[in-house]
Amino acid sequence: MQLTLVSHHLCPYVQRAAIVLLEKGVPFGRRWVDLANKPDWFRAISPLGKTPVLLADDTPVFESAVICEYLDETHEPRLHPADPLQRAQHRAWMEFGSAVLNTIWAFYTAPDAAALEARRDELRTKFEQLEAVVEGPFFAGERFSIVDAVFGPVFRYFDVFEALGEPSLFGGLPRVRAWRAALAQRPAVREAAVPDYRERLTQFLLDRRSELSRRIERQLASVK
Ligand SMILES: N[C@@H](CCC(=O)N[C@@H](CS)C(=O)NCC(=O)O)C(=O)O
Repeated sequence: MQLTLVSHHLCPYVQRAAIVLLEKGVPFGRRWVDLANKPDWFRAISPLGKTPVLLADDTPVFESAVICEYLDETHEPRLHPADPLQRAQHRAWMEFGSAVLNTIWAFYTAPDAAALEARRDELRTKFEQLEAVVEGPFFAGERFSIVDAVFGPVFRYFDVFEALGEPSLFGGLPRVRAWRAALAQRPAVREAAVPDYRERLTQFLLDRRSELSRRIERQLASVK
């Protein structure tokens, strides 16, 4: 079966599916979509109009968590735990990862400083919650799991935010920091993003016309 991951260059949900494919060593192709100008072929296979979609030959599978589960059921090595209760917990923390991504969206689109700081506090609280459950070096210990595939793209945002002058959110959270560092080293996590991810994300953030956009503009002007 030929697998094609219908992708957007910056989408963290696409990255989680790509990480699972790369971890399993499954060959796959990519088809890139401009989400600001969705083509008809994409609308036809994506009922919610979102990336990712996995094409298994011609059969589309949408929703990143469903794609990850399908890949885990069909390709070794299994990334989910064998125990059903642990597996349920992993699925729950995958959903938590999506909630973190929603808060990241609210952070970079915040219209003013008060909203930005409120979203920053929410993000900090979510990472404090993670500090209490991460085993290290990965989410559930030595074995890389789908929860790790979810959080690789989450932490990648903070690499860019910090490079653009935003303060770290991870002070006093040693487990989360070590987890972030372990994920940053993982070949599948690195390869899941396009080579010019940082430049693309920086431009995307500038284009939001948000409080963060204005801070980044000032930061870039100050280092010129
Ligand atoms: N629940 C979806 C979320 C996917 C998602 O939000 N994708 C974004 C890009 S990162 C998208 O396609 N947005 C386009 C739109 O909503 O119009 C999943 O897990 O696959």
